Amino acid sequence: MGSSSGQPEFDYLFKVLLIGDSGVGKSSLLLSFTSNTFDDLSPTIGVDFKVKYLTIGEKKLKLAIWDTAGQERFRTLTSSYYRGAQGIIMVYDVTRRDTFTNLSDIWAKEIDLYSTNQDCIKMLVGNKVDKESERAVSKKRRHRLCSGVRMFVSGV
Ligand SMILES: Nc1nc2c(ncn2[C@@H]2O[C@H](COP(=O)(O)OP(=O)(O)O)[C@@H](O)[C@H]2O)c(=O)[nH]1
Ligand SMILES: [Mg+2]
Repeated sequence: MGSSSGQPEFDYLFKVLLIGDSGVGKSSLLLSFTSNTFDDLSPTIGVDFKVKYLTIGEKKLKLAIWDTAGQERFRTLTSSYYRGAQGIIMVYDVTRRDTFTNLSDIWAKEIDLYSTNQDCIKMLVGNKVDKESERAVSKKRRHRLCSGVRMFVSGV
């Protein structure tokens, strides 16, 4: 906190996670979201951690966005990855159905097990929509996954 002007650096700090199978595009999403303004922190703790500042209305938000360093391949994310997250972005590849079914079969269970914040907001993102001709997960199916789970869906 604190800057040279005496104004606080931010009003709210949110921890946001990226979750999903290896290769779905989590790191690419993080890069495109934060490429203009980010501090690159803590590669040593086995996660990629980037910071993004946003202003919404009069409030300054500091988003700490956590990405794995590839451990999701071995399903060995630790509880510290999930701890205290206010937001979880669940990512699948629209051309690979297994990456979609694994969100409910595997990743949602991990979240239930490790997330310490019952009120955390979940968001579903179907990535690689530029490969529309290879789409393997219909939009109807996507809505079925979301019903029953409190979740936002991105417009893809
Ligand atoms: N066609 C296409 N490829 C993508 C997209 N996003 C990521 N990729 C590619 O998918 C591969 C895996 O991406 P990466 O971000 O490393 O996935 P991660 O393992 O989930 O972090 C890379 O070769 C990316 O270039 C996308 O929106 N469209
Ligand atoms: Mg990655």
